[in-house]
Amino acid sequence: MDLETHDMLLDALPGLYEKIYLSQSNRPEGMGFYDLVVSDIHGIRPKELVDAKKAGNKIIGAFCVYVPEEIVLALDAILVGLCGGTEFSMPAAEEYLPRNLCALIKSSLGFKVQKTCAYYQVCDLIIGETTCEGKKKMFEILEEHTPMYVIQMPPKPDQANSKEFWLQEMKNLIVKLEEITGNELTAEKLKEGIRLVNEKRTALQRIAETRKEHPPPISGKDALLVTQVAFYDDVARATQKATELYEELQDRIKNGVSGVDPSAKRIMISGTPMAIPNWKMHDIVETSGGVVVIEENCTGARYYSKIMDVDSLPDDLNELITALADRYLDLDCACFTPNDPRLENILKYAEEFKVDGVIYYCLQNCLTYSIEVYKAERALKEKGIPFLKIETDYGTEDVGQLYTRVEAFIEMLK
Ligand code: BJ8
Repeated sequence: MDLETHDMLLDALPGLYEKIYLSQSNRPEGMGFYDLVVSDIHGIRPKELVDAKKAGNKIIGAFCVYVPEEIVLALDAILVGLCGGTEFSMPAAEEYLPRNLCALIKSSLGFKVQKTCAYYQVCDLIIGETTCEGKKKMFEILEEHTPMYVIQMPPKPDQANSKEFWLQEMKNLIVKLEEITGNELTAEKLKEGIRLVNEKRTALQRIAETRKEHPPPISGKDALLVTQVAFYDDVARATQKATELYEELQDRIKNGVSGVDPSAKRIMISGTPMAIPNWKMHDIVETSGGVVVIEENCTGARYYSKIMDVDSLPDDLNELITALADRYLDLDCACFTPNDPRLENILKYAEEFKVDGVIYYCLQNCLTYSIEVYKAERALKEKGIPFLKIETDYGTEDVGQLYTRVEAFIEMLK
């Protein structure tokens, strides 16, 4: 197995993590598990994946929350999240891609062509999706380096023929995964997959609920990390550790314990996803007098929302697949048009989490999320909710300037 020996992420990560994470005071003890995971990000988990491969399980990589983990698990395979959140993996990708492309796309391709990420190296198949132009064209290059399968997103989810189309895409994916794994999907196994993933989402959602407290019992940085790790950790362990953390957070609330300054302004971060180790925006906010109380993105609420009702699932396999397909099509990525449910969710979270202001975080050159700023800003302004748009990438050159803008925004909220 070609797991890379010179690991640039391991070179860069400890210093960054220490500065951003370990400098926080009075963190929940349950974060110790996540500290351990990050300190050995290319050690423990990739080794588990290699062992699982040896035992006959297939490893499936994915970049997006539209890839149904339930189906992968039901076929005795393992899903790992592969998004790229590092700057160092981008130059290698720029030999294949235009420079003015979203950092997430470049970073992702860079990992594979540089062979610097153990998670990419261990995958038997990577599933892409046609969510945005940049990603779908990048996948054409990625598939020259690794076995790939791309699922197609219907752009208008509300149309009846979109539902049929998406259902067929799910069925085609199942055929591909059955071929790769050599296993056949059954209703019983799919129900079990749905139950496992539901439990993980429920545990993450419960942690999110605790952030409605004032002050929240956990920082935004820590809460973000819990979700980021859930993308690639073993599903049962992710659920167990998130549940333990939730129970500790409950105790902290009861006992009035928090590492967050009660005067910190409550911020929602909305926009593009933040893959490990992209903690830049949370760090700036939380060292400028703010606390992030909710992430309206795929490394936040979109990942753990839409829990399925396990008790009323049908027994018929076709009906089960349909219910699962509906659940996914109900997510509100900016790749859809129109995308009013996302606006409704932004307003809903602003109210539920009692936010003082919204920072709309957008990776440079992400057109879909950039364009949705217009309607999001208008909707929030109509409700009198202060709004700041930040466009940035993975570099550190603009950190000083971002501090100036975020500090001024938080000062204004006071
Ligand atoms: S469901 S947000 S994970 S597509 S940031 S690559 S959209 S140019 S990541 Fe995403 Fe799935 Fe949507 Fe979520 Fe393109 Fe924008 Fe880059 Fe993006």
